Amino acid sequence: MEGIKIFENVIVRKPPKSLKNGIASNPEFKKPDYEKALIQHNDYVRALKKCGVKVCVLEAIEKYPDSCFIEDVAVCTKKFAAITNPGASSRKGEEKEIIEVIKKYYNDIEYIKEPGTLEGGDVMMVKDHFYIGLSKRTNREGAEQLIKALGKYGMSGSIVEISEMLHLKSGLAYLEDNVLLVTGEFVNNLEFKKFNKIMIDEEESYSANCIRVNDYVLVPAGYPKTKEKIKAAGFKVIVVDTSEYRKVNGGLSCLSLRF
Ligand code: CIR
Repeated sequence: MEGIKIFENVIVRKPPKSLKNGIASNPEFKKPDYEKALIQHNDYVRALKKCGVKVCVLEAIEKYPDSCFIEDVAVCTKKFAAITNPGASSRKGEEKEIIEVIKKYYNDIEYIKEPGTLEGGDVMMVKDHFYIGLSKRTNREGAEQLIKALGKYGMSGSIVEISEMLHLKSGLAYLEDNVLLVTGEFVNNLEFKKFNKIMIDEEESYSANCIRVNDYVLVPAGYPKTKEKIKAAGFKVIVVDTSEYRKVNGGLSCLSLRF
């Protein structure tokens, strides 16, 4: 598995001090610690660099507490990028902050428009096909706009209904080579029947949000069973602590755009 090039570029955005005001759903979690979040972000960037990608680090935006979860504001494919339209009201406008950056990498840019909403966390790329989750953030209109755009560039998309998870990739991660990490409501979903599935235990469900970047799989710290399963499947693993991001429902995939 040496020297595989899946992605060349990664864009991240530093966490703002306002991260503590990010959208959170688990009342058991404390507020994220900004200093710790910053250290974890630096570690994340270091891990990405080890994977052999160029990393563009954008400055924090204080007025958007969730803006470090940059995956949600764009979908970056091999042929074009789509600027999304976040469904969460406090995140509306975040997408405008990425447009000029994306223009440096892409000539072809599409835009998800009202009444369509879509967040990148709901989009999972498997080669030229994109699974799009219908969540509280992504609606059918938004998903259909993206499917139409994909079609224009010779790619395809399909819709996956979500009932519990925040985003599609809260419970799924495609590790390439037909291997899919799966947890919770997606375990028995027939849409994913053709994949070699690695089942993530319910008590480690957060760790279904891993990312494959070239020769490595980044796995969140504190999930030993998931780590062992991924290693046993033949992948090289880098562990990255995302504890502060987890407190506001964020994970490894949300923190970057990879293309
Ligand atoms: C939110 O609720 O929008 C943020 N607190 C977390 C976003 C996580 N993004 C992702 O899974 N792609």
